[in-house]
Amino acid sequence: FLADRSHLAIVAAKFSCGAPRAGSEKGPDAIIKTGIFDNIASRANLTLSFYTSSQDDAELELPSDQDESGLKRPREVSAAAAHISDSVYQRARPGNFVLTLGGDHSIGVGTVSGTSKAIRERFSGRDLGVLWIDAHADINTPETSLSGRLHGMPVAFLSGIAKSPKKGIFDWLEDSHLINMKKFVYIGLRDVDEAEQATIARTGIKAFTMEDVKRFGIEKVMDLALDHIDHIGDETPIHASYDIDSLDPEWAPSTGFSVASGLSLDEGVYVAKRLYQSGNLIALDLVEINPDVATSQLNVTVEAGCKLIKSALGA
Ligand code: Z70
Ligand code: MN
Ligand code: MN
Ligand code: MN
Repeated sequence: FLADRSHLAIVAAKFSCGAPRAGSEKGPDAIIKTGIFDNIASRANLTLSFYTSSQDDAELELPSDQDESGLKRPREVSAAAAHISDSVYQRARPGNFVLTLGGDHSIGVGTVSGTSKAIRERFSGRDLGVLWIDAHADINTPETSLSGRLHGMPVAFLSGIAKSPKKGIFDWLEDSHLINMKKFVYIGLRDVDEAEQATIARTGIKAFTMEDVKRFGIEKVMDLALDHIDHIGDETPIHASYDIDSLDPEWAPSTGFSVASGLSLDEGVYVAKRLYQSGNLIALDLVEINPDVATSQLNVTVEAGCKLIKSALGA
């Protein structure tokens, strides 16, 4: 195994400034409150360490949240992501498995950049593999975005397709933070903007849409996805960034913007199990659970999230 599975570092990233509505900053507590980690630790002989990074945390000193360059709250989102990047890096560098609970998906700039840098250092320059499981492609740039929301852009910044538009806005990203898009795969796409589709086609990013899942089946899609990331079989370390909205609204109603015809919970769990079985999973994000949406069914969403986490950890 590429990460130390006897120690789990849990980062609670309580941020929602990258999304149009607040609430996902309460996602981490909704998961933690279930007692899932006590159960996992007692059953799996696992030690845990928790780290919280919150938008209400005075220690963070987030800059003021003014809109700029067509972006919504870019300095706040950039500063939070930089902080999370370093937190994840510090934990992944010695070989811990890092689980980050979001939060909106703008924190993905932080989590993936943190593991990317750590993996390059741990394995002398090796590139990270990334599985992005999402209804959305999150690959808008400041120029193409119709919403200006940063949770629709993390993949663009991580790949270098989007550049820092101004001093203080994602100018902390170094080359070692960026990812090799040849080792990047999407699963679950079904709500992709036109400009994003053009970017994916132009750059040849591997993408399995929900249509592909329906046509080939999730088993075949995972065979192809894992083979794409690691086709020479040299144990490429994998970071999975799991947006809960990849699941069908039936299983994940409490999220910012549900999109019909998503992954069934069984399919979602299968993806997580295959990641565990690969032996190469070194980090997992679970993002965009919003307790303020469909609150009466929050337990459905949280239970689904817990199943994904447990499956990815082999618990
Ligand atoms: C749209 C945008 C989005 C959710 C990400 C949507 C982005 N493509 N929505 N996650 N829930 O604003 O860029
Ligand atoms: Mn997303
Ligand atoms: Mn999404
Ligand atoms: Mn191949």
